[in-house]
Amino acid sequence: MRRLLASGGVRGLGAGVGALPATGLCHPGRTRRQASDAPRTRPPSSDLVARTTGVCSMMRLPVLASPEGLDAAFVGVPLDIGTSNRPGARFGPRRIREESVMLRTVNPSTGALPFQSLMVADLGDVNVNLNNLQDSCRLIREAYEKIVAAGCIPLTLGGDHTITYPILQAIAKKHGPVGLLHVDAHMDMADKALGEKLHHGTPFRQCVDEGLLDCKRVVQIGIRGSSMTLDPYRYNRSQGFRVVLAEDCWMKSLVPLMGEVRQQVGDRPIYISFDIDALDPAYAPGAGTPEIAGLTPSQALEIIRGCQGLNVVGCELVEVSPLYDPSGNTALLAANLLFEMLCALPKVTIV
Ligand SMILES: [Mn+2]
Repeated sequence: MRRLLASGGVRGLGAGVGALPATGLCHPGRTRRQASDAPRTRPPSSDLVARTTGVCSMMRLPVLASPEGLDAAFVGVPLDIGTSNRPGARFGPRRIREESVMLRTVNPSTGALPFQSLMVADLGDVNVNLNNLQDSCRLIREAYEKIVAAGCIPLTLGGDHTITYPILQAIAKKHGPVGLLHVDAHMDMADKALGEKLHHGTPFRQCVDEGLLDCKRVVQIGIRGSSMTLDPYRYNRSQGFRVVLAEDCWMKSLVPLMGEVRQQVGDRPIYISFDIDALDPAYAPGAGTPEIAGLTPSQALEIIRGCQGLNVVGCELVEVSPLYDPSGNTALLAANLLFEMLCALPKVTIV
């Protein structure tokens, strides 16, 4: 404990900012932080605090119960009852947090200094109902309404892709219809499966049907795989989406593409939804619905770094299934992509 307290106020307990158990969102009405003169949160240096110590939180940040006073927060949504094939995404948030211990505080590649610019914490997990997908969506929506109402930008650790629907309900309630950067092997625009409208292949259909998206500012990147029809992209394109196939990304830098994306989405609010199966299964085997010949990790970085300066109001990394990730590399990749999203948020100082 002495070592914790000596570590410069970087842990929840040391910082005196009301560290709570990792089920923070399950305990409403607890601590209110004083943002004014409170020490700024940041991950501890491994020179002072061993990487393997402490309660497992994202980037070893303090775990808080309330989003008040936070500029951004990592939030886990451990849900996988919307999956159609491989299960296990309910374990994603914990595994991503575990691999996030390697992450440090600044991004020398982009010059981003997120912890000198923003107050960031881990808000724990949404207490989903694993016996009821509909009820889980309600719980997620209500949790995110509180987060965004506090002016806190959520960075979500999924969870299967169903979770995007209630999250975007909460986001759109505050911001109105938002633009979307959706990186995925699949379009996730199905209407129904097995008679059900709610599962991880339908979130964006639900969002379109409810008017949550500004469809002319939606871009989907990494789409590939077999289909039931020869023109599976027609419906999305008819809605105004730009659909970029994986084939059009192969063996090239995506920096020029992101220049076009930036023009398309402009400076109005945009949400980033990143499904880990956008990556090739060679890099990210722990995915719920893997497809061959996907993006590379460096292309994923180009996409996220290409969002720097955009009006990002929320972002997520979904579909990590640790059951199919024996090396932990998928979770490691996910943790790093979430860090890159944090670095790309508005108001982050770039040097
Ligand atoms: Mn997806």
